[in-house]
Amino acid sequence: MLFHTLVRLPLRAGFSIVTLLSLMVSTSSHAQDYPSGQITDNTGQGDAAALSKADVMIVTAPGDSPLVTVTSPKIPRQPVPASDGADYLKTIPGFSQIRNGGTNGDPVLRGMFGSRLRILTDGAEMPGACPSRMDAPTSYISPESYDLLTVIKGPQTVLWGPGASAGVVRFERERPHFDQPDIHLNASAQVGSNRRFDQNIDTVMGSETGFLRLSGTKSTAADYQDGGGRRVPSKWNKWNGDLALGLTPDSDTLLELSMGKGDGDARYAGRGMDGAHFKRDSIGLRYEKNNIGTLFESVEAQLFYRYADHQMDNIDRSGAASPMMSGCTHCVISRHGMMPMVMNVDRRTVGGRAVASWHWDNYQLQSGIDTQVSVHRKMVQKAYQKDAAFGQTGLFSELTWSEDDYHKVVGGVRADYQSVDNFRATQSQRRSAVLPAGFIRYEHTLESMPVMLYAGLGYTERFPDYWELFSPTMGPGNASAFDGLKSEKTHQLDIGANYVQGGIKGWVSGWVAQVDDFIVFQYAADGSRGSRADNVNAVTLGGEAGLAWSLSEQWTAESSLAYSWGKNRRDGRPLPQMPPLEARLGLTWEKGDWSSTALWRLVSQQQRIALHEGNVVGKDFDSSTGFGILSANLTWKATPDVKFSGGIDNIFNKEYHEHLNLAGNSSFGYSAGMPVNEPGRTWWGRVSVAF
Ligand SMILES: [Cu+2]
Repeated sequence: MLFHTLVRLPLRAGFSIVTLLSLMVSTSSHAQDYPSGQITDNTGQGDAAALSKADVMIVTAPGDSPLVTVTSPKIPRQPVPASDGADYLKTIPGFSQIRNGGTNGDPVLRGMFGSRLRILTDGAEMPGACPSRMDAPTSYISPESYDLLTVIKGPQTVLWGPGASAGVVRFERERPHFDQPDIHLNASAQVGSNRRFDQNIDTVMGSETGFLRLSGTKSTAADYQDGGGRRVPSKWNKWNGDLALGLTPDSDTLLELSMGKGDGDARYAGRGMDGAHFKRDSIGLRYEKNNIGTLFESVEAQLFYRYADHQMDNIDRSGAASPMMSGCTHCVISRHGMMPMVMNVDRRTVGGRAVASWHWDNYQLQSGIDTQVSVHRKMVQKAYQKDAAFGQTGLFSELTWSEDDYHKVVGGVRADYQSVDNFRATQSQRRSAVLPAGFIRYEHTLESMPVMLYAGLGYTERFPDYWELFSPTMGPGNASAFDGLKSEKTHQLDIGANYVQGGIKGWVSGWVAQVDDFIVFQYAADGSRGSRADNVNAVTLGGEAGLAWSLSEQWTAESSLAYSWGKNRRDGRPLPQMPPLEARLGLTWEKGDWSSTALWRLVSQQQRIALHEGNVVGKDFDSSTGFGILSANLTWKATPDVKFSGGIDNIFNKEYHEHLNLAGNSSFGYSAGMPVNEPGRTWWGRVSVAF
């Protein structure tokens, strides 16, 4: 409804298709991020394949809920185009990232870390293998090889698995539609400071009856320099290759087989070891049937296999390596007391999901089942040994009732049986639980004003994940984490509003939550290696807001704000690892084939810390100071199919660090509690072709 209204709005000259798409999305999803600093593609065909698909896919995306952000991950966003999923998410208000080195950071939404955020690629979960999360799920994701990124904030859906108290992130490849034999190509190459070099290709060929999709990405960078000229150990290499073969006997049926592989290596300033391998194998089988009948509408089913094989070592840093050999001439490398170490771990996750949809009158019902088994192993004397096996099976139902165009109620329930076997103990142990979840949300569009409002109550229980059960030295009390750690229970109220009128668009989304048995990691004050995972009761609240304003035909101003607050009610302390207040101010100029955006990112200080507490990777070790970073980019559409863009991040070469931070590792000469700085001035250039 709103979407149609929007389409009828007079289109401002020079307003790009992408901006328009974002606009449509924002209108249909009501709480989307206004893409401050997004490099708008004003070609209308600049990423033709992506955009023509985007044209369809964003509108038809299941981004119908007001808490949903939908965007195309093919559209680069300032700062410098992302190296992985976490990098990309960081540009969306509410997200932050815990940096390891140059890539493979851990995404955090509203201060919520790890499995509180469920990250899915093509509907499947791929938890990493590293016990210290060197391979966050997003590290296996190259954003440009996906068509659609959807973020659902809060426990406001039950369709995508259990436990996602902070939200669900889905990277998806959409089904291509062909009326006749055709080929679409998206390709880009990018160079940048610190010897960054990326190549991406994504091509789909097909006809009415089927398609073949091939995509490949390669990305590499050397160590970056911070604003003070200090080299930060952070170089990386990675590649990904994927193919999908689809059969589409008619426009309502899809049978698709997909396969992918990838690998990489990454040096980590904030870790005792570097990642030598991040091997990925994935296989998926998907079946979809739509428009089956008037009542029974559609069915979709999928099976997936995801395998992560990870190796880490300190070969570059141990006594054997010299600073020259490691390529890190500014680093102080300990040549003493470091034993060369190599560690291999892997994780195999196999699962499936089936959902059926019914539609009658003003009701839509989606019901289904999902299940997965995930086995973690560790290399011991050249042979892999199983150390943990997770199992989960869930049943879910989500019902939407649209009374008319102005009133809508959405509600859902799910129940999961989850279990874990611990093979590390001398006698294998097992624990299991049945976990409920549910939500109900009311959405109301005012008749008198272009305003949409929503309020939703959600409840979810989250089974402790691999890193919470197996990585800490201890659990609550004197028990082991495996024996003692309880499931986390989140009760959350989500509210928000959206306003679109003429050249002004504004939105706000907020939440308040009571989290019982919130899992927090406590570290020894003296920095010794032990950690304890504990359950505490917590309360969190915060929100995100955005405003976009078309100042004239050529100028658009955008801004966003994000804030998170948390309190540990047991100890009366702040919750650790909460990001500080952050604002983004963007100004975009567009004329003809040219467009330019300036982005000013302002982050406040963070004084609310819980010293030596955090999560499996990060802990609060100091308060942090605020900073402001200015970046800019320029895009030129050379032809309808070819686009050049370039930009400079951190124009003033400011030396700064994020609050969420790993203390730099001593093997690189960092003292304990010394944060890893962000990159200094970084330039990048990019050419993209799409037809
Ligand atoms: Cu590792």
